[in-house]
Amino acid sequence: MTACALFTANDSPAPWQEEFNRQFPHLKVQDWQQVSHSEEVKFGIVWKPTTDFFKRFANLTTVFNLGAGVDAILTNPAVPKHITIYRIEDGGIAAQMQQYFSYFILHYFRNMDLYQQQQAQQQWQVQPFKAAANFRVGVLGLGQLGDQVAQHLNNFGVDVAGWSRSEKHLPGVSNYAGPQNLDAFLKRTDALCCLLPLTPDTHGILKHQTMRQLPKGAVVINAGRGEHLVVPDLLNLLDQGHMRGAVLDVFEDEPLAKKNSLWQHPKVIITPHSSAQSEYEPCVASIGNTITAINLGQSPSGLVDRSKGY
Ligand code: NDP
Ligand code: OXD
Repeated sequence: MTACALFTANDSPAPWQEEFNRQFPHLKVQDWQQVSHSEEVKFGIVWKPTTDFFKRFANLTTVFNLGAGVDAILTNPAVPKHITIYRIEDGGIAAQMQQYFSYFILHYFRNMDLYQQQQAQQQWQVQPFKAAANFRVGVLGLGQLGDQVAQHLNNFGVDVAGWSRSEKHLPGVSNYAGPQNLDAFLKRTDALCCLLPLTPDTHGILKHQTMRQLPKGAVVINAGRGEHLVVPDLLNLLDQGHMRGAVLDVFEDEPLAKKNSLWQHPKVIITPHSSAQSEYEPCVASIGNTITAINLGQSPSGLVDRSKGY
């Protein structure tokens, strides 16, 4: 039996264990605190693991992240350099992200924010018609998620572009690659969607200097990581009227503190890191199949490039 230790942070490990038992009964997946022979554990299956987890399992060779973003593992100083890290490549997340971004793109494109304000004032006023092709969406990050989201948004007839490190050729999505093309990308973007991983290069990327490049009346939708956004800069641009609104799913400190003024801001919509959740069945299938491939000496996909940080 292959021994695996499970670390699920604030979530219950039980549904994960049940799904592993159902799909891969030959894997011995145990909550990390229940493992009696820690030296037998080669595989860790984790979400936001603590340093204690890595101290306890000295023979770990491989860690599977129960999500797409591996920043919490890569910034953990206790993670030995030799350990290989795999991320979930889909796990049901991409379809949920398509729904999330579709919902909010339509919210702004169809002026629902303005109609909500008008309703509060019992104001009956039709906003001017704008053709979908004149509403310009920009997706920061064209990886497993951004790629799917950008292509899906094409269905609404909006003008979609994406920004990535390397060049992409996605149907219906204009590509801007590299830091040298970021300004041009921002200047043509009415709705900026962030699906970047958190790395030293992307930390604080949504700051005054960048968001100021967006046309007046632009919106930002951040489902990447809270650390991508410099909140005081956003508030400044919203309050000055340069930006029209923001949808924030992720925050530097989660859960967002009750006293945080973002909760009350009339132009900010908050969701509790819920744009997409890892689904048990496909995530377990992906991890179990990857373990099988590793045990067979193969090189499965989903390997994190530690030098890139994602
Ligand atoms: P991927 O690793 O598959 O893709 C990352 C994309 O970002 C790639 O297109 C990459 O470019 C681009 N990128 C990375 N660094 C830079 C840079 N410096 N400049 C330009 N482009 C860059 O990630 P996913 O699509 O799977 O996920 C993205 C992020 O979404 C996760 O890391 C996580 O933070 C967040 N997330 C949030 C969730 C939520 O519930 N809110 C759920 C799941 C994920 P290239 O292709 O050229 O390498
Ligand atoms: C993820 C997340 O990275 O939930 O999967 O944020």
